[in-house]
Amino acid sequence: MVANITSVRHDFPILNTKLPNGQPLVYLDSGASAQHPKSVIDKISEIYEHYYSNVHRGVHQLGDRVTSEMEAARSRIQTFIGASAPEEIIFTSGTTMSINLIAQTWGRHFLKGGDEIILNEMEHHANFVPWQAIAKERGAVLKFIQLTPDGRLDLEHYQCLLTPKTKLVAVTGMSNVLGTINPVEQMAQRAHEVGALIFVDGAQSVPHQPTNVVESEIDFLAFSGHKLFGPSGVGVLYGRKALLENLPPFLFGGNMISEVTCEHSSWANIPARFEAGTPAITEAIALGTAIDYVTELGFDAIQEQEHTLSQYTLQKLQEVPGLQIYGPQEIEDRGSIFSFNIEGAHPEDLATLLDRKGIAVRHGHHCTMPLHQHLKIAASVRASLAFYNTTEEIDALIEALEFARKRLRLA
Ligand code: 7TS
Repeated sequence: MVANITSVRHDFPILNTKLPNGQPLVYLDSGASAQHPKSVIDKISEIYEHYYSNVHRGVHQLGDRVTSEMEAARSRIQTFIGASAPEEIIFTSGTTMSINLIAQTWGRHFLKGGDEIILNEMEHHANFVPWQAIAKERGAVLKFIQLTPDGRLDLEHYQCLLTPKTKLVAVTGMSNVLGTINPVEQMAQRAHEVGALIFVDGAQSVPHQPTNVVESEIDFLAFSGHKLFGPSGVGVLYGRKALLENLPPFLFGGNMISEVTCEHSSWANIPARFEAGTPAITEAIALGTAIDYVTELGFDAIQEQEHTLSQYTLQKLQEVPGLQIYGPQEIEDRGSIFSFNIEGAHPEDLATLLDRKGIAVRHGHHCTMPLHQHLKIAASVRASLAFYNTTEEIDALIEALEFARKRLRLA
């Protein structure tokens, strides 16, 4: 368990607020957006109150300060994910933008007719639609790794799909619906054996487990600030230096050029080549603060707490009559995300009734329509946890589900 969960909860002011209906907040929607520690909130105020200005431009003192803080944040991110150089860290607006950037640059530049991309049905639309679109444009073919009945990737089938035609494997580190943690290191090794690259969508995995892109042989990695206890509007694309250096720009404009004449423009080196326009300055710096917070807490403590909570949640949910959980039914290789349905209940009705009791969950297809089609359901309810949640909050969820079942005349 986190050494002192009470003190951790004090770090997150919103967790101690009451909702407009008077209920204490039980926040079980961190998979959509996590909450922010006070250090991140304070950093944002500090920047706006004391030294906000644009970056990478003037020589004035404010400009100098934000530029050096933003570059320091880049270096912190580099260390956090074990990258080799700060230029391998590109600031984007989030995971979605990071994936589109590679699909539109690497994809348009290197994919040709008949090339193959390996995907699977558990991917978020952000790691699905950009590949589908560029594959259509370039005449490339999408292949899908089969899912096992308990919602894992079938690695034997993955091995069968890999051929010299495979150019890219795009896979999520952790499913935002099933909670499945995918073996990206093993998948990367196998992809490299046939000369393919691997793109890891780290939106859900990076906030909850250590990531080392070099050790895991990850070629590209994307994640978002807002799921990592940092601000929205900022995210990261990691790319191996040798790969990024060979890619053309994605967006064109200020900051990304080397020289511009009326006839011709040449491009800046990485990372600037991929950071056209004014970036999310405050957010990027505050993402560095969020990473400091997570690093200080440590993934050992975070994972221990989330593991204990997940075990408790899984067991308690399995006891609710008529409730079906999607994804692995044991805690092994499973993150703290639980999607479920209760027989006879519409997910939206369940989410609405849970909200009356102060429980914030998400319902719908969670931007994974192919997965929901695979599961033969239209929608589900999802509780997604972080280290700041408690077993008492899970008890509140279970009690609220009982209330919902009674209201819906299921009990
Ligand atoms: N990939 C995964 C695995 C995700 O869970 C999400 C967001 C994204 C990509 C896109 O991230 P963004 O920051 O660019 O929007 N997932 C969710 C979710 O599960 N509920 O709300 C957003």
